[in-house]
Amino acid sequence: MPTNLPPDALDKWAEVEAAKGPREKMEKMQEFLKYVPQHKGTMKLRGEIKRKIAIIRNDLEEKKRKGTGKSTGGPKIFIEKEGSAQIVLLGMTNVGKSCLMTATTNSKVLVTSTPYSTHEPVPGIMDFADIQFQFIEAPAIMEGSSDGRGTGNVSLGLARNADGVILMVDLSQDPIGQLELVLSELEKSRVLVSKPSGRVEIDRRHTGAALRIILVGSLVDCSMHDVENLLRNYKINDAIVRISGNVTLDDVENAIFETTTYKPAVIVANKLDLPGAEANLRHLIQYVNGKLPIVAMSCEQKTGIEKLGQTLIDALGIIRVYTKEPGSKTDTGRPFALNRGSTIGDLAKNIHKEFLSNFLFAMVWAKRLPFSPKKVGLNFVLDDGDIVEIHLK
Ligand SMILES: Nc1nc2c(ncn2[C@@H]2O[C@H](COP(=O)(O)OP(=O)(O)OP(=O)(O)O)[C@@H](O)[C@H]2O)c(=O)[nH]1
Ligand SMILES: [Mg+2]
Repeated sequence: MPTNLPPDALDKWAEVEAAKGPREKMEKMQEFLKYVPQHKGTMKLRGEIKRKIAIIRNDLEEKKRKGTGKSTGGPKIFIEKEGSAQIVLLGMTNVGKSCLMTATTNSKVLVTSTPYSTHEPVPGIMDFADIQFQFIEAPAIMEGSSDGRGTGNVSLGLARNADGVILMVDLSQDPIGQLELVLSELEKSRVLVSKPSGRVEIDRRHTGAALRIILVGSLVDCSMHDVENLLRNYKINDAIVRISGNVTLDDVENAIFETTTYKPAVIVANKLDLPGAEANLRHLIQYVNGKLPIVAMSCEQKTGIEKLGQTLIDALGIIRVYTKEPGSKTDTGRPFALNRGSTIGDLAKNIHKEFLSNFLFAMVWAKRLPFSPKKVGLNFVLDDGDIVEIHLK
């Protein structure tokens, strides 16, 4: 059920929303927290706000450091994206995250049986089937990471910012227990790895624009009136709110704090070479029951890497679209990595914004087409492996 915040807290939240810069936002969030009662129902909210404060503080310190050239000591939460997708490696200590980085990427990172040896995020690029994945090893997850224990704010902050996550477990030691722990820390920090059944988007508008709620789906435990009341309690009077799928009042409240986020995930079950690993893998597969893809690997023996690449492509819904210049016989060799469902229009936008405004038509070569190449327009839906030639005015 919604957190039922007292009126003072709701007023304070309105001040957070109205804050101008990040510093003011952080200060208003700190004040807001003082008005949020401490009980089980508000635990997740408190955790999330604390994390937001930590992220802003980290950001401000980073800016200050850049300005003065002095280090403030804390590890970076945001790592600039490179390649087609940023994937964060999450797992308990010693599961083999650094070993995976060394086996698949160009990064230099220490592989050792000493626990908690990676305490800062480490990025690296994995090249696979014309796609570049940026992997980031996050400092190990432990019980309490979502409360900020260890470098929990960094690791979970990275996950929130990524395009996808790898949940890594050690097959020689209770992989189910490890997976449960990592999933529970993620859930406590409101990062979901299974697609939510519904979606709430709140598009804030200028004062006087009024509140419009568009429902394309169903409200599970409340009426439109309840939704409107909740929004108005938070002083959200000018916004377009789109609700799709099956949504609870809790989901609406989460959307106000922009908290719950969904990340595609792949489980990497590592150390398949060790005794007992095969049996544990069978238990893990049974437990996960098809809800998430599992890739069994031995990072030390470098097995399972191909399967990992393909599984990530599928889980993230990436398609590779190759382009060629009109008149040229071959494509450029470097594809655009697009989301499944992308159109010629999306591709054109990706190449250059002028490609969209000057677009005339495109030719597509694809095995699935009865006649190839085919002349198409901006709405043509692309698929993996398509070759496209764009003609401009
Ligand atoms: N047998 C076997 N050992 C592995 C494998 N992968 C990693 N290890 C060993 O497991 C230990 C921990 O590996 P790391 O890659 O450093 O683990 P980590 O997850 O990065 O650990 P932290 O950064 O400390 O959290 C090292 O002694 C590795 O040699 C594997 O596939 N098989
Ligand atoms: Mg490590």
